[in-house]
Amino acid sequence: MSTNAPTKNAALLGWVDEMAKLAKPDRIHWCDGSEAEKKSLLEQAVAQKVLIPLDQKKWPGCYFHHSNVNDVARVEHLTFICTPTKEQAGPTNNWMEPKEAYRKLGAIYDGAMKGRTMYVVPYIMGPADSPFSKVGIELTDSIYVALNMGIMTRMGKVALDRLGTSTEFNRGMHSVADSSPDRRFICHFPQDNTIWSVGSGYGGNALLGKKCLALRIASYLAKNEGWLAEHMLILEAESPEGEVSYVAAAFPSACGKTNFAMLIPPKTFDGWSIRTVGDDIAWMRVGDGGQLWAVNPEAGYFGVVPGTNYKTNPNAMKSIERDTLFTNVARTADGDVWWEGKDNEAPAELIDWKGAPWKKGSTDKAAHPNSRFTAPMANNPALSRFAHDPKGVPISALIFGGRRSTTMPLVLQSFNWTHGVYLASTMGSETTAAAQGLKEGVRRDPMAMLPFIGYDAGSYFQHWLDMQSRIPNPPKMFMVNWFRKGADGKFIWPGYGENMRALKWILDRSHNRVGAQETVVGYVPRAQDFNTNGLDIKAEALATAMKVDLAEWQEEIESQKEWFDKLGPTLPRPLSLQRELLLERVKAARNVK
Ligand code: OXD
Ligand code: MN
Repeated sequence: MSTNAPTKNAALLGWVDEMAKLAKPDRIHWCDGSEAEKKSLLEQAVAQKVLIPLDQKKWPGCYFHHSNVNDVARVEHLTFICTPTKEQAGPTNNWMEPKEAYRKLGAIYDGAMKGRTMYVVPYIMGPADSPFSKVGIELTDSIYVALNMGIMTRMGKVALDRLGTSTEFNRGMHSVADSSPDRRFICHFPQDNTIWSVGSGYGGNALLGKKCLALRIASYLAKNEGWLAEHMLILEAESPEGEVSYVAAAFPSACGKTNFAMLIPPKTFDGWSIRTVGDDIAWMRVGDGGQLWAVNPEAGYFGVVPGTNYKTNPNAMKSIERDTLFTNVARTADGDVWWEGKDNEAPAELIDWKGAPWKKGSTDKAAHPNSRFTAPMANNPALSRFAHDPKGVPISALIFGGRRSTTMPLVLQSFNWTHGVYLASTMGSETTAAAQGLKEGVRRDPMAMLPFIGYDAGSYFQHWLDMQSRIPNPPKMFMVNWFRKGADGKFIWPGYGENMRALKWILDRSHNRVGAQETVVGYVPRAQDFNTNGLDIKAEALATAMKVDLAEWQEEIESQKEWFDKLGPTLPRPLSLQRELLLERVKAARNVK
């Protein structure tokens, strides 16, 4: 079998050999991450019809990829945490006994790469020279995955150089095998720092550095090592006076993290600049000044395409103008792409995301609702100059936001750390297209991490509570909700750039320079604390968006009991007490017995 192994790392060579003996590829290609390699892989992917080049004048360096139609999103029901005991995985994860998982997936891997190339993809999550960073090696038979990993991570020689002769690397095995949903499993072995994924080529299931390593495995490492691995964007805000602050914000998948991270402030905030450090994942450790310091472990954006346009997110549009892979959008015969919510109207005819002819007026979506772009973060015109800083950036505020039609006000500050952890741990959100097979409606998505906590959820909450005493200068905590609806069923808050108004209050609160109204459930802005200049919504609507309705809150808090009961004995007592206390306070304020 041909191979071009560029390392003497015995542990690595031994493991690659072992996996190759199992999957039996015809060739092994060690990725070096060079431009020449990228060019060659792109040419091969085009020759294999894995990628279709777009019109290179309009979309330089951009390609289109159709996934298998049954493989368009994360598969939470097929995602497993394989810890020695079921209790270690906890009640929110699917569990498989490690030996059984290795046996089951091993049988699928057996010979799965015959006739194919196995790409060895060395990568770093985090800046190459940061003590935060982790090295992973992904073995994959998907050229599409190898190319995506080249965008999403620091990939190739740089990772082997950092690894040297160390045995400490994440071992990620991936094969699309026969793409059958019946033989699709995403298994994590936190104790072995290992991931085995089979049967899917979709980003969240197959780009192992992202959800699998940077969240599920990293959350387990973070608990043991005293830091936080979170599903959070990291944003830099610079005021007209030149004050620079950073916030990290957790939102469930497909709830606007990329848009918030790339926000353009409205006119009344002239002189303000928002820049992006990260759009999906934050690794946070206690650092200088006793603050929480965050790095973005990724090097690219794997963003939801529909709804992206020059009004909603001009920086994302500029980020995808070149060197971008588009998956499952619609396209034209002459190499253009289109999606629902793009700036221009749909052309008369398209090829839809499945490859079928599509005519304007059709009720079928032309682009899949979870169609994605993979773009290098270097393309972002608003990239923070600290995005690659090995130290990370100091976080002033942690923001948690679900997609809620009711109950949750536009912005709310917690009373303290424990109350903030309680609010985040009970966060609810309406489900989106980013995962397959979920029931519609509100589900509890604590810290937007429900699908990504790599161990027992109650212990994860305890870890959050424990972090308070480790952070001498902790960030303040806030909840936001851009998605409240009016009686007409329409969103009340215009969102996007206007979210700057809530962010400004959050920053002012974090720096202790603006007032607030204390309510039973937390602090909210008073009229004089919140800039409404030029805001195009009626005062009444704004009041509804910001309202704390105690009847709704009572229902909300009562409904959290089922969630807390599900968590079982590891649910920290301070959180159940917070819930009970809050419920009593809400009832008392409503005069309900
Ligand atoms: C993502 C997700 O792709 O959260 O970022 O699903
Ligand atoms: Mn995400």
